[in-house]
Amino acid sequence: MTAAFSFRVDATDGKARTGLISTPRGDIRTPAFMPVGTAGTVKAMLPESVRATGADILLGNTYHLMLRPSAERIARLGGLHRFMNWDRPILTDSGGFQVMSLADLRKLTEEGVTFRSHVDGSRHHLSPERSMEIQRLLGSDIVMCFDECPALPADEKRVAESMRLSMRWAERSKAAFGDRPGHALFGIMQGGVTPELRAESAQKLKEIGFDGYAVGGLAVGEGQAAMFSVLDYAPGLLPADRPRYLMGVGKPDDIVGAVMRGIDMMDCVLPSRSGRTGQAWTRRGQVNIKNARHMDDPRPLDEDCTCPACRSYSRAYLHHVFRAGEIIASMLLTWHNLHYYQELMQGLREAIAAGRLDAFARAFDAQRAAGDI
Ligand code: PRF
Ligand code: ZN
Repeated sequence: MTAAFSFRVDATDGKARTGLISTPRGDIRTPAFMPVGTAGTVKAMLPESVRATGADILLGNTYHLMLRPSAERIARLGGLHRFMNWDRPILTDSGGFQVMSLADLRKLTEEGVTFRSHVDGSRHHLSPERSMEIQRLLGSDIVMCFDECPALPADEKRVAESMRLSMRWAERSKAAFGDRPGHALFGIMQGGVTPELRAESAQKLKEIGFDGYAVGGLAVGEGQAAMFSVLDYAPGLLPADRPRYLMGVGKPDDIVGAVMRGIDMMDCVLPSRSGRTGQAWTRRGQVNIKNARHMDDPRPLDEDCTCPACRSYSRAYLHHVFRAGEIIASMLLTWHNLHYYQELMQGLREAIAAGRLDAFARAFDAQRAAGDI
């Protein structure tokens, strides 16, 4: 008998929740931040190092892995967990969103989408059925419905049509996913910044019935204020006893705001990608290690941080290796950023459990405002 997928809420503080998602591959403490391992690696990190930062789950991408090295090859090699040496839970995105942002010569129909690979120009097809098959071949623990989403601002008619197409695809995704004990399928709410469309989308997803629900179609150009105004009501449209996942978000202050509005899971390339471009995130704000002012600075990136970059290296060293194009610069800054993000999540979980989330959020804002980094 395979262990089931389950979610429990242990404590709430206002709209925020803390709890645990249980899967046969391990537990996920919520609110959770999922580092992005697009192509079967969290860039510049070993899996055990990602785990050491506190990550319980990684995100992988249907789109990238289907193009290279292909889902069938990964399946022959024992699945994505074994292939990339990460035995804990993996959530995979379904591909539609990445096709729309990355692929060339896309053609979208009711059936699905055909496109050319951004890697080698070869022709490919994705549909709800093919996306479910690829995510099954990868061995994903949390599978996402195949959906579509326009960049914002977009006119309401286009947003409504796109949302309704995604809801028909959600139904097909559920049928194609079938019954897979221990594996979860999440629906994805769309509807842009229009409350009526968000409500229609939530209603449709609840009728179909999913193990968890994502809020999609945000952080696509609308800005933080517009995103928060959707998050003021959108999580409340979804079942309280299922995890709620905000896709592709975000900066540390986006994360705090989303958690306060009832979000349980998030993913973003920001900590890993910005590590590779010399940006560090700290409790006192952002540091650009490229800046010449770090050249002679013997202090660590963040005095209070216990990550390897901060424990053993100076800003002067980080500045030097970054300027010299040394690989260790990406390794250390990515480690620091992922450590900072996971520590933020741990702080949020503890604050919710103790009923002091407002004080935590005020201190978070105050430390950033104080600056001086
Ligand atoms: N849908 C899917 N993946 C996503 C998004 C979405 O709307 C977003 C939007 N921020 C990021 N990743 N499938
Ligand atoms: Zn650090």
